[in-house]
Amino acid sequence: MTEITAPKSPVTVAEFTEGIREQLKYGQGVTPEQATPADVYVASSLVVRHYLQDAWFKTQQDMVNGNTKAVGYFSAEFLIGKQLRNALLNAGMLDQFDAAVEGLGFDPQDVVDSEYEPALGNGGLGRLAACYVDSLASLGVPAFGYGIQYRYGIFRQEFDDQGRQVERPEYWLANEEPWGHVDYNRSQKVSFGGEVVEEDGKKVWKPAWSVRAVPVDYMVPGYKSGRVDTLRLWSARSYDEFDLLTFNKSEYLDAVKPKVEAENISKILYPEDSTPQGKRLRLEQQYFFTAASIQDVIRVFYPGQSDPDLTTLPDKITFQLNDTHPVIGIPELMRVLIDEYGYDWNTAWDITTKTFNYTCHTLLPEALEVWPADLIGELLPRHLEIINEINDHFLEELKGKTRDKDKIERMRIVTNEENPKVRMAYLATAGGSHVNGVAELHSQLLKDVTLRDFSDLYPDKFSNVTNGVTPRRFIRLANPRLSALITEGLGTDKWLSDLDLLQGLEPLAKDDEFVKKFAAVKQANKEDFAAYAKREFGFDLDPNTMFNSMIKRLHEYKRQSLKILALIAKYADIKSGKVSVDDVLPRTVIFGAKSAPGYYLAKMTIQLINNVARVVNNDPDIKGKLHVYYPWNYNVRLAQHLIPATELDEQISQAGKEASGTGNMKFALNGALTVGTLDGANVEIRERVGAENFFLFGMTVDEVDALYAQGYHPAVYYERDPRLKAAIDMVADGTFSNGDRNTYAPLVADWLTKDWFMTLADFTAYCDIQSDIEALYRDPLEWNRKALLNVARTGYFSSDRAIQDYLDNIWHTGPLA
Ligand code: GL4
Repeated sequence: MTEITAPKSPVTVAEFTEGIREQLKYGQGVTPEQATPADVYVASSLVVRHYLQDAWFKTQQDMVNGNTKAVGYFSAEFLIGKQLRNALLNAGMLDQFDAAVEGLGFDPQDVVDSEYEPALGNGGLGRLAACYVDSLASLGVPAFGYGIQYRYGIFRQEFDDQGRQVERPEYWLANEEPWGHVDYNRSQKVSFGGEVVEEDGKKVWKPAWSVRAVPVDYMVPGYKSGRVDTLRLWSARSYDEFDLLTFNKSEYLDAVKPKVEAENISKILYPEDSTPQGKRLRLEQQYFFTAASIQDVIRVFYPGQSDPDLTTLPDKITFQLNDTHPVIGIPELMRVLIDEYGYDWNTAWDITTKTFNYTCHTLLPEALEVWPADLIGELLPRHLEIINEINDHFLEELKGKTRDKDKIERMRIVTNEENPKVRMAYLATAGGSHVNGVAELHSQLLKDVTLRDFSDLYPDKFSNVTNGVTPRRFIRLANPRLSALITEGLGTDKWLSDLDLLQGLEPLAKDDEFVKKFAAVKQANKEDFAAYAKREFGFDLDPNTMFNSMIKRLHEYKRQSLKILALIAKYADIKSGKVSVDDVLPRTVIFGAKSAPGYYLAKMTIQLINNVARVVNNDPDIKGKLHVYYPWNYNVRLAQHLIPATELDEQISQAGKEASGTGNMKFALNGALTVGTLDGANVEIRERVGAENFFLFGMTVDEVDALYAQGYHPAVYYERDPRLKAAIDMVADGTFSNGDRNTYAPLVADWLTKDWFMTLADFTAYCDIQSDIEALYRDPLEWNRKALLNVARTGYFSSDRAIQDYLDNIWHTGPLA
């Protein structure tokens, strides 16, 4: 693509227009008359990129030349969402873009809509990583996000005519993708397999095969910081385009096999959130991106040095491991230091432990990755040796700390059994300086339960950093009306980089006129969403009903089934005449959720929700009082449309299961009230907004534990609450399956006999709180006053604050001078 000269700062509408024209002409090869919105999208994106180029160079130069320690954020997922508007906002060019594009005869919305969403993550964990790189750049901290450029992101979800989830491949790179800069000249070699031999008393790894890791760089422009960080996503390529020998035998397919296999590594994002499968390809992915990133860091920070002093590495950069996925980076750095640079074990261990830190994002035991040692040995024989040695050293160290032999056994990184396993969370805890959870309750439970032995012996390693979300994307871009009102209320737009300023809205909650303006914003957003839902999904939402959303991955612990059972109970009450339809508060319930493709009960729940929607929405007895919609393929874009329009948000996981949640923060910041359990960050949200501005229900962590201990029998609850009985009976009797009693039988059986996440036990409390919700909703002024207080009091949940906590307590670094 022909390069053009970057427009000079500050860019004017004329310069932006000229930039687009040039790019259309030399890049796209079309005239403005021939151009489609997609052409203008590509051209505009390149104009922004060109404009940011100098700041990007300067940030990198200052990082390498200066003495501010950088941050390397290692994450298997970066759910970045669409780039153009975000880049425009952060670069201060939104208005110029709108004017330039309109001047060329295009609708800016059409142009922005042409962007294909990079869906390189499953859910909260991946989106958090994207918010964090945004905040790092906005705070002016030199940083790299390191991950994988998957060719297929999270699958595209469709529903079949029975309402079942169907997964379609998400080939987001099918069209021109102007943001990722492919940098072939800075690729790295990553090797696998083979064996370890001794040569001159030294261990030498002789790998069997290698792939080429090609960096694809995404600029991460800071909001008004003048800094541009880098998101470097690795793409796997083959070294052997063709194996000529095989090819000569004219076995064409065999000849291209190595290429296909190598490229498989970065081909697809595993679609499991919280329940990873221990698959060989997944371990290959994890090693692929961490190994490439570590080599890249050495290249960047010790340019051209054949004998770098790597004892200075922890002063140059700190590595944050986003969950266990990149933990193989710890033995990899050890290997590089010892085998490639000749350091002794202790020096290497000192460098490694000073460089790495680990964030745990879960409480579900099945989400803590454990790899069979055999598999690691097959794929990374040298690493297995190093892991075993780390384990041995660690056990020795523990003997000096405790006499409790059982405890030492429990803490083994490599288990002591016939087929040993490597516990990646333990490796990360032993191999880094800090371990943190993602909300206060979660961090406490990590210390008390999940990593208890470690926190007993290494109490200083443990801390909390409550998650946060970027106000740029999730307030300013998603909700321009609310943003304008906040700016009007505060008399400044500085809140976009200092979200604590939202506290200044507090007095305005007493001002009825302001509260009415706030209500009008919500109403307009609801109307926008209704129009969007009509356009995209063909739904007919009534913006004069309460908009009640539940958007997150479909998982039993999150308890979408609690929501749908309560809704069915309401429906049953109307049908049986217990409740007069005229007394029902009109409500539109909106679900958005993908299920892991192999997750049987979750997929059945999706089918149930779709069929409840079909029955309820079409039942004339309901007189339009209850509506259920399930827009398919929930993604960042849908979130940006739905969150600003939502009035009631559901955060109803079983207490002690949701590590933090980040949707809860986005909703509160956009003026939704939350109905929720005392779980994850809900606890802190409620503390901040005030108990009177949050609908709390359900068991606490202690109550949940007590009930498990005592023996949990869900059928008891079914017999006890007639509303619950009616709802479950309705699912069982075929009301939502055209009379077929088999369709949901496994789900019903699970509810009545297992119900691991205690949906039934919390059902009564959940239904009871609905009358408080509905009573308040019937008083719009009071509802909106509370919603406004939610906005005013949740500035703490900015990812800028979260990153500041990491900087102060874990990374010990800050902005470039
Ligand atoms: C998650 C947690 O489930 C979620 O509560 C948390 O907000 C998020 C970011 O910290 O991390 N862990 C996994 S695994 N997926 C998530 O979304």
